[in-house]
Amino acid sequence: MSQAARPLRVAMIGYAFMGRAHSQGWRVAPRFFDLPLEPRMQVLVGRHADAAQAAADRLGWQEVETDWRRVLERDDVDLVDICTPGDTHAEIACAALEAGKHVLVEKPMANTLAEAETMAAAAEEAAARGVLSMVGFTYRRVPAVQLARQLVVEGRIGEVRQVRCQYLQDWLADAEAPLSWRTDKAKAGSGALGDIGAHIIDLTHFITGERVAGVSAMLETLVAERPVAESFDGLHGVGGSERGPVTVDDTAMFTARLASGAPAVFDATRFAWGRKNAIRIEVNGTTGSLAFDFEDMNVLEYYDASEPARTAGFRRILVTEPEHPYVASWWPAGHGLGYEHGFVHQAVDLVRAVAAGEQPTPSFADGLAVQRVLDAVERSSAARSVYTDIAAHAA
Ligand code: SOE
Repeated sequence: MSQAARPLRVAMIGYAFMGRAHSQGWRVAPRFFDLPLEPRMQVLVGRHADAAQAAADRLGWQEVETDWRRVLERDDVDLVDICTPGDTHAEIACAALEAGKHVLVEKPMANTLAEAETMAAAAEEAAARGVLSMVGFTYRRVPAVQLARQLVVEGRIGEVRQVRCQYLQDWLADAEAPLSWRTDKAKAGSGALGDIGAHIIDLTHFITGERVAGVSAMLETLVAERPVAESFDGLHGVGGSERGPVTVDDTAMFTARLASGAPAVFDATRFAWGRKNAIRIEVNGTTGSLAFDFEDMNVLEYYDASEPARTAGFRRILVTEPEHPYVASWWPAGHGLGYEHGFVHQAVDLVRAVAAGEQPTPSFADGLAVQRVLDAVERSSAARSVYTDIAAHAA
């Protein structure tokens, strides 16, 4: 970044887990990447002034506001970064776009398909005025995921034949883990489906270049009631004696077809003891395979079926070399990256797109495409239309 770079003044709404991750992205991006605009952490928005001020001091924001509407009226804010639960996304994003602010919104883009449609329409209208928007599907920005996309585009696995994806976590596996906004349908829209299933749907869209065209799904709530939280630290809380209902799915499983007809299978759960953030995607093509697991995030596995059978095998590509996407700006070759780097890359790509006046990706249209899948999964599961009940059949 040159000394004379114009600022891109950011207002971030929310400062919990995702707000902290986004703050890290905004702060570090200009220190490691050459940027055409200087992201400035102008104002942090939180409803409780003291807590917001403490977060702003810790995370590096210059000022605090307690009402997001006020930042839309300010001339010294160029971009609004929405890190709040999903029930607020549509209202804030549409108002921000209307006010001429660029928008970054956390995933899933919205809580309902109708909201996502409204947001995508607002984004299209705003883009015509030069006001840009992006959804925070951060895992697209893991270097190994970017490499997977490049290899598909280069034809290194041929045509995509089949995809299998999992997003496995275990932070709700303990039945006494307390309720949070992520277990509340009114706030989160859905459970494992929207929280983490959305990521693997987006990764499938991104890596294969194809969208999911149809699904056959099963959503289940495995623990119906949990303690009400008395305090929280990140995803983990401490519950009291009061209990309340879980109103979202705990596990989302579905088979799907991509636009080309290629079959795919998805499995998203926060009940997989021992799996902490296992985002696994394997793509089988006509001439090879790719496999990624976020728990080994600096590695992409690649199988080339044209190699002689005697020595063929999955190759572990360490995606830590300057030739790999984003990596040259970091450490000497071989040193590896972590979870937070995706948020830095997200800030970098967004700043560059805004400076160039180009549509960043994933766009709200991409977010809407994911939301259509979430909606279809919920409808399929509710209808149980393709569910074959073995006991009923035997009777
Ligand atoms: C919780 O499951 C969560 O924090 C998700 O909400 C994030 O999107 C994911 O990156 C990590 O896990």
